[in-house]
Amino acid sequence: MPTINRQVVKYCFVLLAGTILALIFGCTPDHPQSTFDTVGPVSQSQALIFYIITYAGLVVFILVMAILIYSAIKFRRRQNTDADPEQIHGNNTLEIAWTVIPALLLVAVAVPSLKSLFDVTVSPEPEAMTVNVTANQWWFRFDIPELGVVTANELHIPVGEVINLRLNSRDVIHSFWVPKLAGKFDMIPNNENTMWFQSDEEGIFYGQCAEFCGESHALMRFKVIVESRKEFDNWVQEQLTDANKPSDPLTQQGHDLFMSSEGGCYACHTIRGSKKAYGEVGPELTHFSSRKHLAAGIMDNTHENLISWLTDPDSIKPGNIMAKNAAVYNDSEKSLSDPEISALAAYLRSLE
Ligand code: HEC
Ligand SMILES: [Cu+2]
Repeated sequence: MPTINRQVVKYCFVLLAGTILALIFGCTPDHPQSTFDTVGPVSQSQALIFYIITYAGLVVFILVMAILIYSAIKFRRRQNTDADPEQIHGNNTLEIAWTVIPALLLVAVAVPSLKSLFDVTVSPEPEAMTVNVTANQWWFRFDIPELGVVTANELHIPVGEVINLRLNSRDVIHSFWVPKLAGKFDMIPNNENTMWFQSDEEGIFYGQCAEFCGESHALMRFKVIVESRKEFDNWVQEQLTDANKPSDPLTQQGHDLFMSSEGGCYACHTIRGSKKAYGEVGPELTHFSSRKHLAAGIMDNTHENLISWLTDPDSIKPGNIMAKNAAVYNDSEKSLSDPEISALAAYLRSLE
């Protein structure tokens, strides 16, 4: 009997343990990005396909394994017999059967798959609210033209309503993914994709770019906030107002720096109500402090986190365009002082 290499056994064990761990942690239904814990019709129909394919595969797997094990035992080489087993060639019935059965299985899987593929691109209610989603390295812009709302990284939607989405990208290919609401959809520059989704539950659902798009791809996240129609309407009303005007010396100082050529922030960010800040390279900041998260969903929108972001954005999100292109970050002679950062933070936090 050949001795089994200990090294090989060790690797197999690690592989097995790794797979089991991945399965255990990947499939917990209450995981924030679980595709099994569906909350709307689109993700439901996609999860159903997964189950159909998995169970069909399971049946085939069990059948094939059973026949294999049976044959291995039944037709094993017996002691004292060196003769060849009986040789068989050609069996029409068998050959037709193992061609037709898999073909039927594939058709059975293809029909619901194709149907669901078309269903997600063709909205059941083309008149429903449409959101233009634009991917940027490394954040998402949400624009609801019919309401005049523009925001970033946090999409509010009303519960139980169809939401139509138009997906675009400003730079490279990204992918739009809210696991509990719908499968991944590519966001391609100059080639708009459309899809829709609907959430039947209120709550906050995690989204994530799902196509490698550069250094900080893993830090390109967003949230879908599903609320009642009334809460949603209130949110829209708040978003439509102009930004708060500075109300004390510190926020005034922050505001002035934001709008100055030394600060340079206005060139990339929009603050509605100001005559100067209508840049679109970075997220809209008119109601910045009404958002729960900062820097595309990667941290809570707190004072401390905002200070860290304004002090050194590159250490938080390597390669990001603000750190790369804003003079206050790429020219050490123009760096912001601590009091300036505090003033900017105070101003931004007053933008409710
Ligand atoms: C060259 C363009 C540019 C300049 C100049 C710039 N920013 Fe930004 N800013 C960005 C981009 C792009 C992002 C998005 C970064 C990301 O999440 O990948 C951003 C993100 C932010 C965010 C986080 C927004 C959110 O909701 O996550 C804040 C706050 C911010 N900038 C404030 C400022 C301030 C204050 C200044 C001036 C000191 C400034 N920015 C200058 C481009 C710029
Ligand atoms: Cu990405």
